[in-house]
Amino acid sequence: MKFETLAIHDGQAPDPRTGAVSVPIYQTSTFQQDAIGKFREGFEYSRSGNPTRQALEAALALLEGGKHGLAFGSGNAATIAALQLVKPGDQILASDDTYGGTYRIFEKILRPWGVDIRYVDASDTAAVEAAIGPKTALIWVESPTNPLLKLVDIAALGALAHRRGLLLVVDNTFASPYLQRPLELGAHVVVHSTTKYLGGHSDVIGGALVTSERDLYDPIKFYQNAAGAVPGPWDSWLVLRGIKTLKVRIEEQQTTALRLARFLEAHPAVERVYYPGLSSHPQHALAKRQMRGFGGMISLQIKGGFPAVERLVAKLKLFLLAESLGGVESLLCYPPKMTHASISPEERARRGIHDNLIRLSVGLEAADDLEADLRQALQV
Ligand code: P1T
Repeated sequence: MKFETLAIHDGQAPDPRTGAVSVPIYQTSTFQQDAIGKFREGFEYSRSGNPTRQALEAALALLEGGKHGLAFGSGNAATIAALQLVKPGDQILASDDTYGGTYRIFEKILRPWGVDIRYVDASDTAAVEAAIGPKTALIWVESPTNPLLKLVDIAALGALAHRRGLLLVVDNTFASPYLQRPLELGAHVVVHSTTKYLGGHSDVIGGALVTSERDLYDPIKFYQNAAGAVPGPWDSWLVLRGIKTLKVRIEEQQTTALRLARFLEAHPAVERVYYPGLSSHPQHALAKRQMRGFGGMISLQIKGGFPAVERLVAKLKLFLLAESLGGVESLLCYPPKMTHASISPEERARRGIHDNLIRLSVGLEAADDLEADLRQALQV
């Protein structure tokens, strides 16, 4: 069956008791037991398991082509849970371009725990291989990356990880399972901030992990219950609802994004555009091979530095200045002071997050209106 059919039916079967076609929201903290240790349908307490969350976890696993899904209270909670797979003394090879919050987890939580983190340009598979050392246990990448939209060759990294006995974790938030399925390319674990494309409506914070390997699932499932950063039933349901329209949203958003990226690339006030769908993108050929489309995220550098950024932000009417992405409304983010503010200015400069960098999340407004908004705001 095709993706959009799975997104509507899998894990979201009508309620067997009433026939309700939308999964019920089991807004309960606990479940009555028939006798001591005898649970109906296996549910005991909602931190351990809840039917609405279970439906979401099943849906996420199926959409990613994996066997096991785990839902969390945020993308960061999912990231921390995946990182329980390493132990003090291990080394992580991490992509040198990731969400700032992920970098903060590496530097402020993992490093003090005694885990070493080494950053590499993961779009260069040979550089990743060259960086592997005796302590390396796990490779962590995003593709496309946040905010520079670099791609990594997931199949090549998957083969490398398997050859060298390492775990490959892919944060698939920017692509979503509609555009790319890392487990099929050799990743061991997929991470999501479901806050973004999966939820899709800027109304919920959530995270997820998917894997096909029981020996990875079991310890993370244990951690999920023990640490307790689970989404409530209502938030689980919002993500389930978002998933049903993922394909149509992304198709529309990426059609508009390609048009806007071309418009911006040709605009004299723009210095550089980062969008995997442009032939100028360094990994455009890989994007065509690895992804079903190029997605709804665009980053750009504008001429005139920070003052020009401030002018643009003040003039835009439709692009809302806000963190996050993947919703129905178009958003503008200024990574140096927002999503990547936890990275030092020196490290940001090394990574290429310059003071004139802007990130756009393209929503579902008419492409004509969005282009007109950018045109009027870029006018000097
Ligand atoms: O915000 P949260 O649901 O906890 O997800 C964290 C996260 C994880 N991975 C990636 C690739 C992300 O982009 C994020 C969150 N990012 C933003 C809030 C942002 O505006 O980029």
